[in-house]
Amino acid sequence: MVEILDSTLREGEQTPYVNFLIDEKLEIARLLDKVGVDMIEAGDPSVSPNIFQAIKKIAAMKLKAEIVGHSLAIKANIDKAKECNVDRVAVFYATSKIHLEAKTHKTQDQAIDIVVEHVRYARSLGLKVRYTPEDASRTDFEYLIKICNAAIEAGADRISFADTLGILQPHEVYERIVELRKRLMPCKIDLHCHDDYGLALANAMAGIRAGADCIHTTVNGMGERTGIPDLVETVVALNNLAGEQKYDMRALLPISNYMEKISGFFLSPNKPVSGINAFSHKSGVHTNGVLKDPRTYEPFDPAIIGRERRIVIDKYTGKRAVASRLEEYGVSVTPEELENITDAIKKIGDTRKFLFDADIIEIAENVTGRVIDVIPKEINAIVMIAVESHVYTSAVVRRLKNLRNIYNVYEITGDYDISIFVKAENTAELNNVIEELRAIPGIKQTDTRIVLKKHSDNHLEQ
Ligand code: HCA
Ligand code: CU
Repeated sequence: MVEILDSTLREGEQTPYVNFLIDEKLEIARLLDKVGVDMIEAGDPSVSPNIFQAIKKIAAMKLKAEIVGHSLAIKANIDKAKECNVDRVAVFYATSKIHLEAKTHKTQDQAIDIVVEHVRYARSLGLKVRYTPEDASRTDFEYLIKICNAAIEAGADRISFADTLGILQPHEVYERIVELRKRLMPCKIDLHCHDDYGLALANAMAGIRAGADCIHTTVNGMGERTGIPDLVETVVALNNLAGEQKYDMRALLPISNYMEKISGFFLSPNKPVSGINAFSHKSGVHTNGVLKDPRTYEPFDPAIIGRERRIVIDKYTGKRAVASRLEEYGVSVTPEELENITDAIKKIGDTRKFLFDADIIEIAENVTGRVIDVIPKEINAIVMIAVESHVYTSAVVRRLKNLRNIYNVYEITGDYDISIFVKAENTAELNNVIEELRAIPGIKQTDTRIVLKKHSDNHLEQ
C-alpha cells in the first residue's frame, strides 16, 4: 500500500516568502487529516519558537496521521522534537561529497558515526526514526547503501531517498530504488523528489513502481525553489493511475484553496488537476467531442474531485458549443441562426480578449431579432481596493494578478489604489473572491460594483 507524507508544514514553509501562523498550521493539519495522508511532517521544532509551539499543538490534536518532526543530527534538536510529543523524528544528514566537503567538513566515515549516534539517541528517547541522507541522489551509491544500513541497524525503520536538487529522471529513480530494495536491510523507503526539472511527481511514481513505499508531497507543490510533488496531483495520480484508493479526493480542493488564501502562493491556470483550466475545453473539435462524450478529451471525470467542466466560448468555438451555451440560457435557435451566431462570435472574438455571457446573448439577440430575456449566468464586477499605507501597492498587485477570477488589474489614482475586473459564475463565487481579497495582507478596504452591461471595447483590451 502506497503512503503519503505531507510536508507542507516543513518543506512547504520553506517556500520563499511563505510563512504560516500557528492557527493556520493547525487548520492545515486538520485538512490534511481529512485527506487521509499517512504522515504529517509538522516542522523542525528547533527553527523557531512558533514552529515548536505549532508542532506541539498538532501532536496534541490526536490526528489519524503519524506526526513527524524534522531535525538536524544534533541531540538538543532531537530533544526538542521529543518535547513536542511527535511520533517520529526524521534526522537528516547530507551524504554527497559536495555537501560533506562544503557544508559539514566531515569524512564519509565520520558522517556514518554521527548518523548512527543520533539515530540511536532518538531511539533511546522512544521515538520512531527516519533517516534522510540529504542529497542522496548525488551520493556515491555504495556509500549510500553503507550509511543507510548503518542507520537501520541503529534503529531507523525508514529511509528517505532525497533527490534534493531534483536532478534525477524517472528511469534513474526506478533503477536506484530497485537496487536499494535489494541491498538495504528491511525498512520503508520514502521518496523526497524535488521539482527542479518538472519531474518530481514522475520520479516519485517511478520510485513507487520500483518498490518504494511513500511519496513526500506539499499542498500546491510548495517548497524550496520549485518545490516537491503537489498533494492534489499525487493523490489523483495514485488513485486513477496506480489503484491506490484510500485517500479522500473530495478533501483535496478545500486544502488547496485554503493554502492559496493563506500563502499568497497561487496556482497557474494550467496546473494539472487543480488549475482553473484543467477541465476547460476550447477548440471546436474538442468542445464538440466533449459535449458528445466527455471521455474524448477528459482523462477523468472532474466530479471525482468536486469540479465541473467548462466550455470556453470564443473565436475557436464551434456550433455545438454555442448551441449548448444557448440551451443553458433556455434559448432555442434555428440551424441557420446558430450558424450566424457562431460566425458573429468568431468575428467579435478576433478583436476581443474575452467574451462574456452578456456578449453572447447580445449577439444572439442581434442575429435572431428576438429579445432574449435571461439573466447572464456569469457575474462581472469591478472591485476597487484600498491598500494599507505601509504596504507597496505593487506587492498587492503581484498577488492579485495570480488570483483566479481576476482579469484586469489597474493601479489608479484617487481614494482607491487598485481597480480589478472580476468574473464569477454566481454571487456565491463572487463573495468568495471578495473574501479572498480581504484576506490578502495589506488590503485595507474593498468596494464592489456589479457590471450590468458591457459596451464595446474596441480601443481597450487590444
Ligand atoms: C532540505 C532537506 C530535505 C530533506 C528531505 C527529507 C531535502 O534540503 O531542506 O528529509 O526527506 O530535500 O533533502 O528537504
Ligand atoms: Cu526537500
